[in-house]
Order: sequence, then C-alpha cells, then structure tokens
Amino acid sequence: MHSLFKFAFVALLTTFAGSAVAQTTATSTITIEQPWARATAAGAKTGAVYMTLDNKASTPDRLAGASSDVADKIQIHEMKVVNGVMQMRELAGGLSIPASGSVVLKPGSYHVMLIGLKKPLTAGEKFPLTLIFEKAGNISVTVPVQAMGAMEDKGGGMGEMHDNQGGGMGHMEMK
Ligand SMILES: [Cu+2]
Repeated sequence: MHSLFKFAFVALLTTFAGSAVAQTTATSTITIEQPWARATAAGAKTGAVYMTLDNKASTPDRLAGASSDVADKIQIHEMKVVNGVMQMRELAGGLSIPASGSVVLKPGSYHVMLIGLKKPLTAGEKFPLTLIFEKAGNISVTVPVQAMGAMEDKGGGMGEMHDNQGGGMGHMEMK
C-alpha cells in the first residue's frame, strides 16, 4: 500500500519533468546571446537591455514584448538619428527577426526599454528577464548589469534619453 503510493508519486514527478523539457525544446528556435543592461544612475526611472537574437527557424519570428520584476513596464524600442537628433520610439508591432537570421539590440539602436525601474541597475548585479516571441514563446534569460560608459557621463540634461551617445562610435569598447 505504502509503496504503491510512492510509485504513483514518482510517476507524477516524472510526467511533470517531461513536460518542462518539452517546453524548453519548443522554444529553441531562438537563441539569445550576450544579454546585458547598462547600469543606471541613482534615481533613474528607465533602463535598457541589449542582446543578439538569433533565429534558427526557416520562418521569421517577432519579439513581441518582455516582462521582468525590475520595472513596471517594458517596451521594445528603436533609437535612431532623425535630422541630427537622437530619437526613440516604441515598436508597437514588435521587432521582426528574419528567418535564419539575427537582430542585434545595442546602444543607439534597438533595445528592450525598462520603464519605471524599481531600483537602479547596479554594475555587477543580474536580473531575470522574460522575452515573449510570437512563435518561439517565452524565453527567460539572466541579464548582467555592466558599468555605464564613463565617457558619455556628461549630464547633457536629456534625462529621458537613456542612451544618448550623440554620434559617439565605439563607446562600449572593452579593454
Ligand atoms: Cu527606449
């Protein structure tokens, strides 16, 4: 009697583990490489996460959104220079990832925007982020926080423009 109950319990656990593995396999068409976030100044309400999204599927996919406990709201943003002014906007329809291709999220370009940070992002810390793909489903990653580039800390009074490098190239050069 006792051992029968034990057997049933083990079988249940095995079933549960099996479904977890299946879920991981289903999301493997998208690989997320080198996610990172830039450390934010004290009191900053926004932050940005960067990464490379690699799509192994023979059909396009789309990064539709993201969620994390570190911010109230998360949007997919694009940043570009328009008439010499750095502007950013939400990609309301998400970010397309071509079939068998990749998209790079980086400073001055696409980024995952954290809005309403609950606390500053501190260099050396990590936080979880779940990315929501139209086809590949939800993929969770751990995002390490890297130090702000010292050279761009000029306090240009553009508080909302969280990664205003101006025309600066190669600002993230690693020594
Ligand atoms: Cu943004």
